[in-house]
Amino acid sequence: MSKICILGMGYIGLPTALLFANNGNDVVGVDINQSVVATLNKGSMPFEEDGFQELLNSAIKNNTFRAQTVTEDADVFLVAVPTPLDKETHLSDLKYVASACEMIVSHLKKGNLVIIESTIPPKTCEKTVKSTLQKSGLKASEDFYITHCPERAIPGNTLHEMVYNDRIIGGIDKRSTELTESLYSCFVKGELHLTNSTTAEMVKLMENTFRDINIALANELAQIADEYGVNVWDAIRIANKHPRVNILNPGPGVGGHCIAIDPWFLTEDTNKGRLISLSRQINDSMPQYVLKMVREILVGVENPVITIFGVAYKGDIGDTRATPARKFIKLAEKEGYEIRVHDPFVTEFDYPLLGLSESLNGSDCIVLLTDHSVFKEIKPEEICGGMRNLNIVDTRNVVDGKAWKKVGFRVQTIGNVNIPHAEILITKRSD
Ligand code: SAJ
Repeated sequence: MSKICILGMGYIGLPTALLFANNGNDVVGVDINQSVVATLNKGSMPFEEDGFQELLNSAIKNNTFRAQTVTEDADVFLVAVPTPLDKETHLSDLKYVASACEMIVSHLKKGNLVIIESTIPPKTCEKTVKSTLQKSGLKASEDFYITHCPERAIPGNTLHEMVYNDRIIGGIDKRSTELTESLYSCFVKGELHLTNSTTAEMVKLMENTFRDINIALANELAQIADEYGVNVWDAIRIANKHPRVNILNPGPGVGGHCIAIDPWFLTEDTNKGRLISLSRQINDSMPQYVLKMVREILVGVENPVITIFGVAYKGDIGDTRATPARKFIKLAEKEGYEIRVHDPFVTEFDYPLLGLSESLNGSDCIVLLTDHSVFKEIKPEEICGGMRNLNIVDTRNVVDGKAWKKVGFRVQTIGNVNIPHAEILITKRSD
């Protein structure tokens, strides 16, 4: 059994804390936010994610987890705090990682292990983390150990992925790696890949960069398909039948706290990375492309009102961090569109959240930005009554265009725009 002090009780730190606490360890969860600490000590989760309330209940019952605002002595310190991107410079902002390390300094003892799960640029463990912790007077690799063990779980399926995904374990030396391997073996069922800290830092960033570039390719293909009058969704589906092709889906842009940010961390200290920054630009420009589609469909409509379906950054979750919806809404407002927002998953947003029919009352166009599964179930004949004009711009290829058109909607889908022969006949043998 280890005593583990976990700094940062957010989307990664808290689930990690609960997994350790339910697998034979004594865990102290530290967060500077008093209300998060109070919520946890009352036995409630500060956010919803399948499976974690049960883990919190059992950890509290077994006395293996408690939360507080200050750090205390432990065998292991684990840092899972945010690493935001400075919008102006596109540089990583390591202030939270640095201050979490500062909070550890006075508690650091010989033999301790410090794990960084936060996403960080290459060399951060060897530079910032090491030098901050050495303020304790102890020497890294001799007196204490440091490892980067990046989280790779996908929001919406965190518990399953934390347990079953492979993990990268990169210590600043062999002992750091070994200690961390033995610690994570208590709950990780995926393979543990042992490496050094800088490789681990780079691997994590490479994974999200790969996804960002793949989505940028899909977004570029969608725009090319619009020019050629090809349905990109069919084209991608067919191309992906090739055993070595796997193109992702186009959409209104890339949101969330990782994929749109991590490519910048990878390239912040190098003059390489042209493909990476071009992909960022392509994905960041998708809200403008969606606005162009809206402009075209609403040409001639006076005082246009648009209804946004979905402001979460992706489907079936309520997370709006860095959602492309925000940029789209701001651009559309600037151009004079009146905005109504409907998202059944989101509870807090910068614009009022309306019920389905209220959001559609007097609207001229639905702009579907998030692929929530409930949007697939909407019956167009049941919602068209209150709308002033029947238009929908579907940026995720969610709705059944044929059914909506039958009711009188004009339907435009990213990568399938203005195609007179939209219902392309694809001969299927077996699909
Ligand atoms: N998106 C598309 N088209 C797609 C797939 C996604 O436009 O085909 C958009 C989504 O709508 C969303 C954004 O990309 O706006 C990111 O969503 P995501 O599901 O791709 O990823 P995240 O940010 O929720 O989680 C990613 C994951 N990384 C990879 O899959 C390589 C997850 O495993 C990481 O743990 C997480 O980043 C993280 O914390 O780094």
